[in-house]
Amino acid sequence: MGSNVLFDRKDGIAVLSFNRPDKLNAFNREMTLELQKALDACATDPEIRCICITGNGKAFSAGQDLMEVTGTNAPSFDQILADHYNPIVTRIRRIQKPVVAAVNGVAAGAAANIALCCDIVVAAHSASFIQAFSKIGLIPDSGGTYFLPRLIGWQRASAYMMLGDKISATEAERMGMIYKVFPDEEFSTSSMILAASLAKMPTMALAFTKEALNESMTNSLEAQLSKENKLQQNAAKTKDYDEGVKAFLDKRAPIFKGE
Ligand code: LHQ
Repeated sequence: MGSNVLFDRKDGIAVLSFNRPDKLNAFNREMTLELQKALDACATDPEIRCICITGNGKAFSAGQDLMEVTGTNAPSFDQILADHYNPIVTRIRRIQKPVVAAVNGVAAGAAANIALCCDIVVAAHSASFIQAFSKIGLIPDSGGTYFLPRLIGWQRASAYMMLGDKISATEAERMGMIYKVFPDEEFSTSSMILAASLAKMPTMALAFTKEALNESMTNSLEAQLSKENKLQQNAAKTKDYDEGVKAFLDKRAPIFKGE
């Protein structure tokens, strides 16, 4: 795929690893475009049933590479948002498979918010999240102002975004900002166990769940109930639903194929 984002696939799981470890995996243009391409490849590959995004080395990612924005030929801020980050966030929300952010170390700025838009966020005990933007005179982007208040409430989101305080993984878990913290020494194995179990789930049902959750952010109750009705009918037409019910009645474990 490219050297800035490693693409490893095995047993229905695609692991996308940010790979600029000597730069704390800070995002430059190439890395964001490679991530978009990798997500597109995952979207169209029926063998891939779970995507796991993580960082190579000690950081998840330090966010935007500030050397890039200060260098000659720097991309414009409009380019950075419209071409680099926003398409990543929209891809992660629209892709019809579960996306796990496995936050192995610090996630700052745009990287923190890209992690937070994933379906399930897990973190190593020593990892942390920083809405670093205000520290350099910017505003939170990459969907942060959309997702963070919905995850932890408007007040705490406002404070973290204005103060730019470091949020420990355990505090993030306590606030419901992320799903779970794993001990550092078990992080890699536990993240892969999670991804493996998602890759064996009824993928279409998970995709419909994701679609319903996306809309629940803004829908009225009536609109949401009607969305659930439509999506449940779609779920009932899948082979995995047939298998799930059959397996339950046969008192055996289901074998879902993502169909
Ligand atoms: C870095 C970076 C970095 C370059 C560490 N870039 N070198 C959207 C709109 C348009 C433009 C701007 O961006 C955005 C979106 C954004 O993401 S804005 C937010 C950008 N990110 C930040 O402001 C975070 C800056 N970094 C930090 O706060 C710290 O480095 C963190 C907390 C990530 C890690 O701290 P430490 O573990 O203590 O490492 P360190 O600070 O010592 O950094 C190690 C090296 O990495 C150091 O270089 P050096 O040559 O001294 O070893 C840093 O300068 C470099 N580095 N982040 N984003």
